[in-house]
Amino acid sequence: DQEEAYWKEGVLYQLYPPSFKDSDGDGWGDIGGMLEKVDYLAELGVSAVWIGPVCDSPMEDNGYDIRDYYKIHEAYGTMEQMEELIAKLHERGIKLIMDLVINHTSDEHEWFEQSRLSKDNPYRDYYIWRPAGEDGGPPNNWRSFSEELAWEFDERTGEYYLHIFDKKQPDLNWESEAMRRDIYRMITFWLDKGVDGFRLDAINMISKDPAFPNAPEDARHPRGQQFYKNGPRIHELLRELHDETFGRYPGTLTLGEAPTVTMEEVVRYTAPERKEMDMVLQMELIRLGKDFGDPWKIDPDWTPAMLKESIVRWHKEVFGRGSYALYLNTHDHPRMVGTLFGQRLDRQKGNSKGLNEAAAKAIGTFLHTLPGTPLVYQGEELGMPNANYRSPNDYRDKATVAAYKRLTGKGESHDDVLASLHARSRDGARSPMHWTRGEQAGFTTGTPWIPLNPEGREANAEDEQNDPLSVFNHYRRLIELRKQSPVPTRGDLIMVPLEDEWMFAYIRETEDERWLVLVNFSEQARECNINAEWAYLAKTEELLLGSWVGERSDLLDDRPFRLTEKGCRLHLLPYQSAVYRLP
Ligand code: TEU
Repeated sequence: DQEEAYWKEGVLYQLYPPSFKDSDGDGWGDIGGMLEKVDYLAELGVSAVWIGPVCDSPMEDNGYDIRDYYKIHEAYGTMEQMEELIAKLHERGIKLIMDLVINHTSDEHEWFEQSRLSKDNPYRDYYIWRPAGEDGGPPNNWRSFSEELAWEFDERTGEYYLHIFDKKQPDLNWESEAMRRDIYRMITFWLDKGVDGFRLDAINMISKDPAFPNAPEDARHPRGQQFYKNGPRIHELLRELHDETFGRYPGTLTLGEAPTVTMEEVVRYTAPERKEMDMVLQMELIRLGKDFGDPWKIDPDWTPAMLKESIVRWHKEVFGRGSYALYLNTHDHPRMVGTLFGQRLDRQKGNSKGLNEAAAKAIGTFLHTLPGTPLVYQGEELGMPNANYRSPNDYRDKATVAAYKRLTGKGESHDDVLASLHARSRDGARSPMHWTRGEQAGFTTGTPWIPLNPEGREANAEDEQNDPLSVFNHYRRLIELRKQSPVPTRGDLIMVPLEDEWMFAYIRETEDERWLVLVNFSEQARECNINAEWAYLAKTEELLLGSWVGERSDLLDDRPFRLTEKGCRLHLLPYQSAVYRLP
């Protein structure tokens, strides 16, 4: 009974289909490419792979706009290949988690094409239609994620439809029972194909406040979110969804994307006895440096301190009661290496390989030793830096392209706007995977749909698989460590208080075993005093794993503790990380 579910002790991997691997030379990743790389994923040691949406779509939002849930998008391949992928992953002991986009569909989905035809069409209430507001304008003042109005006027019936995301992504109406039945039928179709679980896109947004009230004009972006995130019927709807679909297929994993939640809500979503979802994504760490008002800049005063607060709060209030997955990189945010850590755009310094590699390893050590299931985003395990595009034409994301126009239109200089896009555009994480050092980084034989990162090609799978000191092998060892000991899965978390905001020291402990983890998130060597009560930590000798800038040279002393007359000092090299077993 000590055994944990694979999704607690294992590591999850996020595969972003358009940019993972192209097998047919059209420049777009595909299932054929995924099939080629199953061995790679097995070597890394991940337990499950979440693949982004691969269903038929006009690709306005890279598949988060589904036109047909029952069909694989042509550029990705065929249903037979999808079945082959499930089987091949299973042979290697890896689960397949699909992306389930059911808050909205594409406006090209047949349901929507019907829905917009007339007010009495049987599909009318599959979507959210409202007449104009009192002033003859939109029904309320909500704004979408793309910073425009969340309502689109449709001339044929003279009403507006709601779209929390792009206007090409109308929101489904979860108040419609017929709509819900159709969704459940579709999910069952995929469960019967043998998929092991679902990442539920924007799932805490499916229950809207039926009054659709106006939001305060100065409300946080996106305006109106308090009326549809964690809405009035959300728990009831999730329970029904569970009972009608996943609940009938024991062992199915559900991972909810639920931005902006309280800890109480996380527990309600994921407490096993409530039968809603297994886990949610912890979406706070990714906000490091971003929560200060400007959606296109990084907070100049950020430090990693905010990570500490978030980690401690989730551990204290959720750990053991509900479950969550932690990530530091994903397809919706620039990569941390190259923006916040490592060689940063604003300070070109040479030696980027050393800094980026060390920063990537520090991030890896941190992610795999905290409470919560680690979720690794493709390329992170290679230390790929954020794509440093030099032209606005290199960007593909609609919101990014619109922002470039808006910001230059306001008079900001081309260079400043490019720096903003590098800092915040989600395309920075979407450049193609680096498989080799060769042509097109081994991603395609054609022209990639989005340019390769002009930098960082030394971070590639082929070179790193053969290099024992690579980021890839660091991640492989971290994943292995989690399998060997219950400490990272189940251990309690005790933060060692440090005066330095850039260094972390924490203990994970079960009844039988204790680990000490040290991380320096700064590119400088740092040191600080440790209170006398913690001085015993200096006696630790059993290093399970370590990394630091210069680790290839042997010139530097990597021992972190220095005993002084009064007690002890902690001294960490740039981006040093270490995991010790305590006596
Ligand atoms: O994202 C939903 C979401 O609310 C956030 O991820 C947010 O859009 C993002 O962090 C902006 O900073 C999901 C998908 O992950 C995203 O790719 C899709 O565009 C979106 O849903 C719509 O399906």
